[in-house]
Amino acid sequence: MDTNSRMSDFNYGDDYSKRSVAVIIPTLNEAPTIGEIIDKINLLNLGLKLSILVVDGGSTDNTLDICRRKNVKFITQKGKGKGNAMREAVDQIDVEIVVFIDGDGTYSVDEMGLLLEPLLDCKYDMVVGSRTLGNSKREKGSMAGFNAFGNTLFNKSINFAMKSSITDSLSGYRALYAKTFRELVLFSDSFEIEVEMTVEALAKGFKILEVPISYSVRKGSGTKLDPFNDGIRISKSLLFILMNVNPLKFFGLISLVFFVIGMYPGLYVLNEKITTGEIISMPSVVFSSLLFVTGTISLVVGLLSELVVRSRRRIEYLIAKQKEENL
Ligand SMILES: Nc1nc2c(ncn2[C@@H]2O[C@H](COP(=O)(O)OP(=O)(O)OP(=O)(O)O)[C@@H](O)[C@H]2O)c(=O)[nH]1
Ligand SMILES: [Mg+2]
Repeated sequence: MDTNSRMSDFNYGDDYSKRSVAVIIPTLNEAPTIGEIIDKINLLNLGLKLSILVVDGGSTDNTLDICRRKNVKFITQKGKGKGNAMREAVDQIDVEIVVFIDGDGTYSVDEMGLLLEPLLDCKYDMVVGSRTLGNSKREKGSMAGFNAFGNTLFNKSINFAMKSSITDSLSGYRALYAKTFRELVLFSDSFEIEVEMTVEALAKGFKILEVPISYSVRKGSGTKLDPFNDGIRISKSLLFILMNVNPLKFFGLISLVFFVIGMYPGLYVLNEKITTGEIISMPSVVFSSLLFVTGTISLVVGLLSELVVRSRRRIEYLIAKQKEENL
């Protein structure tokens, strides 16, 4: 898809004029950029029923004054962190589609059409703006090396576990049906929310499309992301999410590692028994036994977890079906 096209000029026509879209902007001290983002959204001519909701995490600068001045609806979140903000925002609105965009001006409002177009055709459940895909344009210095490294690591882990081809699991620019968002079981309070959304959507079989977008250097405000601490938080959360989504693969792999390592002292002892008729190196026996027992425990844990996860998914499916029938 061509990111160079001016999607702000793209008009979907009358067919779409009743389709409601809420642009949700999480903010925490984004006074230098929030005004321009609001203006640009208001200038969009997509032919849709577009609204804006700013969800603020307790800004101490002029962010909310600017929203007031621009007559934009805003709420102050009750919980802490970006994840809570996004969930609380969706709880407040009654629209068909939601678009999340950061308030720091790093994502281009003009490219919103790129995300909305495939979604409006109902071919996808979630469209994510990817900062690394194909002809995406990343401004020099927009993404710190550590963040880019973390992103690659998360993408690779997700793709390995989910057999997917995600290129930007941390992207904060995404559009999806509000219904889809509500079906995702999201627990993340903070920056893990994006990774959780991606994995949950993949696990539930939702169709995700990534489109190349541009990414600019943030202007004015400082980052709220602590690469080290948030990196650890996201890694921890990804580990638990993957364990939850694909436990047999996760624990199966761990058990395989133990079995493979355990083979070495095990074969050594076996060879000893065959050639000398005796077992002399008792430490090898103990070591290999321990490794095999640990591997077996891990495999059993994986099987049991898989059972639990499958039951959970079945319950979720039945609840969703029941809800649909009651509507
Ligand atoms: N409501 C709310 N918004 C937040 C919170 N923390 C961060 N944000 C907003 O979420 C968006 C993303 O935060 P950033 O600090 O830009 O994080 P990032 O984009 O992952 O990191 P950078 O690459 O440094 O920009 C910004 O608009 C922030 O203002 C929070 O606790 N509550
Ligand atoms: Mg940012």
